[in-house]
Amino acid sequence: MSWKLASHQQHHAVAPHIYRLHFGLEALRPRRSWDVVELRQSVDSDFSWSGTVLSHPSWGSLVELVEQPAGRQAQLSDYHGQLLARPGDQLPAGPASLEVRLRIKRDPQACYFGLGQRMGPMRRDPGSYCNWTVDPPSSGHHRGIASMYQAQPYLMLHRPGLALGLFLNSTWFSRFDLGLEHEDEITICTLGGEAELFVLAASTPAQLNRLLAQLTGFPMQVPFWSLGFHQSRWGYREQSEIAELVAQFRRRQIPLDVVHLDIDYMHEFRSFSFDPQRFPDPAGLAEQVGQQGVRLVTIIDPGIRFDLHSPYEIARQGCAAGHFLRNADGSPFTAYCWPDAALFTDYSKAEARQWWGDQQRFLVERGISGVWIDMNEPATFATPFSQGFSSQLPVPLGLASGEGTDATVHAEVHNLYGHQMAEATHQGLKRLQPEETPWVLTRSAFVGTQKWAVSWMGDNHSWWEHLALALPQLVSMGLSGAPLVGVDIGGFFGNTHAELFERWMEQAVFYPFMRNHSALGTRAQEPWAFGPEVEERVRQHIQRRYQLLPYLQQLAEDSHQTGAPILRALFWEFPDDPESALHEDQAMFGEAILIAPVTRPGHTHRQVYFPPGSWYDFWSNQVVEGPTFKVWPAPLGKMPIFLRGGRAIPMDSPRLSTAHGVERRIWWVFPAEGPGSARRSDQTLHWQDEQFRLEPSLPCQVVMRCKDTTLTREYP
Ligand code: NBV
Repeated sequence: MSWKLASHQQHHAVAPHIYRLHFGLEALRPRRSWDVVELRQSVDSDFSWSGTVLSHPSWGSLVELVEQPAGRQAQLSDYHGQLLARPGDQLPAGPASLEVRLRIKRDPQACYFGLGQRMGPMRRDPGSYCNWTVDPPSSGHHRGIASMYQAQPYLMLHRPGLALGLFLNSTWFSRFDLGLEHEDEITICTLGGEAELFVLAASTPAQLNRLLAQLTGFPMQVPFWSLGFHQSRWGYREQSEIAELVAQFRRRQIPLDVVHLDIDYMHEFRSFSFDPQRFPDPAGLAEQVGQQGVRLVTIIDPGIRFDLHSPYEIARQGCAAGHFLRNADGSPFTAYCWPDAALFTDYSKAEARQWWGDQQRFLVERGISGVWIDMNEPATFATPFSQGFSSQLPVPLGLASGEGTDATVHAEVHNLYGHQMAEATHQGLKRLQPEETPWVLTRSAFVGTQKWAVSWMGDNHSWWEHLALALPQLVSMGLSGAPLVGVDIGGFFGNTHAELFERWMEQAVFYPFMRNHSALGTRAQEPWAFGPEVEERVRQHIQRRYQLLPYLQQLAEDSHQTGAPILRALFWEFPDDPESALHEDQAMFGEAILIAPVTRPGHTHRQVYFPPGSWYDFWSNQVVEGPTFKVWPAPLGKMPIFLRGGRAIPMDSPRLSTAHGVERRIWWVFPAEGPGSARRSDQTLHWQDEQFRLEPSLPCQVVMRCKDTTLTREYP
């Protein structure tokens, strides 16, 4: 059965370059309190909507419907049933099973990007993409996985002169088909009985990222220390092991800012507890490593041990206050996670979020600097963990969630579970330490999570393929509005080896979030685990990260102000250069640094595409004029890095932690033409038409790289 949809005459602009199209089956439901859209007022604009075509005088036709949107009753079997639901489960009645389908003409001249966290190429067309948060099977992330930990129903189209965003504001299961069902069409389907599509129109990807941030939130500000190097491992079982780990970093003079404590620190897997034998004095540990410039971050899982009869109060308190997810009959819902049977906070309730936020006090009082939230898709096991690992078992779609006008079934808020957990955690930290910038790391996310947390791409493998995938994955996150991202360096599952680890480290210097992390039972992958030669080169890579911190800090701040990605697809910087849209094995780190990582074993050279402009080889004084291709030397330890002519990069002298002072600021200046001249007045460095802020208290060195020579000037 299918039927026509009423448009409710709800189409209107919410900003001069953002237009809202809305198609619904029934009377509009009230907006949910968790709505991620921040612009709702109708404003004047130059858009025009003909009933099937949305156009704008600057770009012509932007969205053209192939037919009037249709609705139908959906069956679970149409929706990758195994992903979505446990055996025997059904889509709940009501909006949960009403599908709305939009068919839009595909622009054959354009390339399609975005759609958040995916396996596979940065360019998304042709392809089919589900938006449903899952913990993919540990057999390995591969191209066939329909969706990942995060759901970002946001598609981007690009051709020179136009950057168009389509944000489907639906938290329900949704799917984008780009040219597979119908070659010339994009089909967008969502459950929930209505489709709200925001169309964002801009001339460049940079303008588009700003529009997306205005609509769904600007990326959060991050504390400076979080831009340093993070060391983690599932399996650091003792407090003494952590102290020794930090001491090793210091003995070996390897920069380090953060150590992550994985689930091993907990007492019988109780969230907000430390094992009294193995971690007897967490505050003392935080203090001890803090003196060496190192902070601690702890993992927290949403599954709260179903433990009503011990001194552990959290389960009792949460049950009494009704903060947990409930079965349809009102009883608390339990599922298996680390502590076997567990309860799950219902983050779609404001009071539950407040309560969860308050629980962070336990960590803050013990000197923990940041919170890493995991398993928040939410991921639950089929059998008790105490009997060993088992497969995932999805949460029932009909669980009761929310209250008042937000009362709904789990199917509506499933995709928001990690997002709202991140919000609650972030807000809790903010309330407890108003003078600090909160730092939260999340595995699951939705559009808008960039306001609350940094994210990583989950359990990758120590495979060359996953090293190669990291770049398209991370730049796609940036295009989708989430610039604060990283992947586990070295690979999480499986055993890494020296060459792979080193190549990974080289690349990760440029990740917005840089963490070495690996799974229980895999071989050691601390920077010194592969012998002195590798250790020496890895030390230099991490030192390079620390030298680049002032530049990275500027990028993170720009991201917070404008929504710009930190790690950028080439075409983001060079939108008028069609060739740039084709290269996903290179990226721009901000506007001034081009990276061309090596992601294959044994390779000592690689082909590099140089976009328009002058490019200075980081390792020599060679200059290349783009656009051009060249085969470039890329021996281990010297991944191709190029600095863009006409830009200047602030760097610091090396240090072991952001907590330590720097001796001087170094500006690397790369003239587009000729050396030009630089002069310093007070706190400003003037160079050609540019001005650079200097640290008042720091002596400054300007290194000017020119075609045949390097000029160095000191400004004490
Ligand atoms: O807490 C253990 C791991 C963690 O190390 C990893 O980073 C998460 O993505 N966690 C998943 C659970 C692992 C289940 C196999």
